[in-house]
Amino acid sequence: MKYVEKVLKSLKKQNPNEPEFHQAATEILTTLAPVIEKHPEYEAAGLLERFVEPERVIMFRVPWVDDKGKVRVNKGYRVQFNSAIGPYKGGLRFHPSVNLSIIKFLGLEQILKNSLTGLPIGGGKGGSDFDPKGKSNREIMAFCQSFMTELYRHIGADTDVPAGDIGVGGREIGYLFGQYKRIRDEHVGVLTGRGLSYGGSLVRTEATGYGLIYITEEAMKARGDSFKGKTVIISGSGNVAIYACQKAQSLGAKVVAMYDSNGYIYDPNGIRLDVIKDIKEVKRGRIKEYAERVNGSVYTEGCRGIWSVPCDIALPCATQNEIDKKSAELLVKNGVKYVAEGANMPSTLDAIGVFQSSGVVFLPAKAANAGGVATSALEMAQSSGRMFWSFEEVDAKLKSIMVNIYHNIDNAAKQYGFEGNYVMGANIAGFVKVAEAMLAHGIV
Ligand code: NDP
Ligand code: 2IT
Repeated sequence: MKYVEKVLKSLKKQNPNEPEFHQAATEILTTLAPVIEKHPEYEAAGLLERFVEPERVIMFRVPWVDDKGKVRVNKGYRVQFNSAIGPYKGGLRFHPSVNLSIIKFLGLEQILKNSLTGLPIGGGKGGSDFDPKGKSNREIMAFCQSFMTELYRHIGADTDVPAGDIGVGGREIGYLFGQYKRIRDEHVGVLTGRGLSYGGSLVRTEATGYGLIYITEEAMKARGDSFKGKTVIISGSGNVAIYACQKAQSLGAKVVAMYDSNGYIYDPNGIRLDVIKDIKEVKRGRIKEYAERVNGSVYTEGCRGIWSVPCDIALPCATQNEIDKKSAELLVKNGVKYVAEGANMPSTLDAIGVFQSSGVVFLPAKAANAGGVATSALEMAQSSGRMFWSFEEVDAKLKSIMVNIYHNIDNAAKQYGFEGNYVMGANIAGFVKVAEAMLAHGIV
């Protein structure tokens, strides 16, 4: 389609050297063609050109002092991408690979993901190339305080509400919140994923992993299938992976493999999550230790080897582009039936093609991992209302949001004649609401 092609071409020209951003934009825009055709008013209003251009990009210096007294400098980012349906909302990623391209791809994805939750949240993302690995608590605190000393002026409970992502969990959110409160003298819901003692919500820690399993369960139910007795592999061993594992096991699945960036473990008896939690959440150690502690399990150096483990269900929960065409072909050859993305953009465009042409049920990230940000929005609601809901209450809301997302993307795919294509379904269902809001606001 001409309009889509024109916008994509100019995006690549105007934003050179941003391969992840190009990849996410290509996936989204090419699947929106049928909607754009139906709505000529979108082109007349320059809607796509505006949709792919962030409302604001903030880049800043983050100086801090390490334990040896040495001055260190990192790059800080916040991309406030789209506020048409609500305040900017999205996580902060601390990882040495972070650059503008990665933050922009995550921000663009976040707009549609947040729209799919049905809750009033816009899209944003931020982070730093700071590497939390091997740093002392004092170093983490020094970095977080410096990061917030710039970020505070750009965010607010009704403006932009960051949260966690890779390398940013409860500890980091605590230090960031402490510094925000100290500078602004405001105890408000400016960050989500807060601790339960200072305004956090029950279930937020578990939400992304649980949500991933809830939506996959719904897709299975629609096919007369269930998690019971299924073999599952999960990449990563961080926040999303751990709680996806917990919920899948509680539904009777056998999770046989997980990884960290160094290598993967295979446990034919089923992963012992208590051991993983101890290694990862308590000791912040390496997954290699699992094989030393659990009889019958094997550790293999190199994380990508995980995709050679035969399974019924694959849940990529670590990072972008962790499944390429070859890994996808291997998964299909070994009989995978469902792939649901806990991480953001873990499958390359080629890998998605392989899954879709092989009849694998493929649930894309913006639908499958929306449970985290949805529960963040529930945390915001509790903050504004000065309320605290029970675990059961939040969990029930999360489940119903995920079930709704499944049916919305399924219906959108059917409505446009692409039954079972959830990449199209998710992009279309997410985009329509944002487009309507943008049209209503005039040229802004
Ligand atoms: P964590 O930092 O808790 O865990 C990340 C996991 O992925 C770790 O096991 C880490 O291994 C591994 N990992 C990270 N980068 C790489 C890499 N380049 N190569 C190989 N392995 C890597 O992060 P989360 O669990 O929070 O996030 C995981 C994914 O889920 C991300 O894509 C994130 O964007 C997405 N997501 C997170 C949400 C949330 O609520 N937290 C919500 C929605 C999506 P190691 O420890 O060795 O680095
Ligand atoms: O990618 C994501 O959706 C997140 N990292 C969670 C964002 C949030 O605001 O809870």
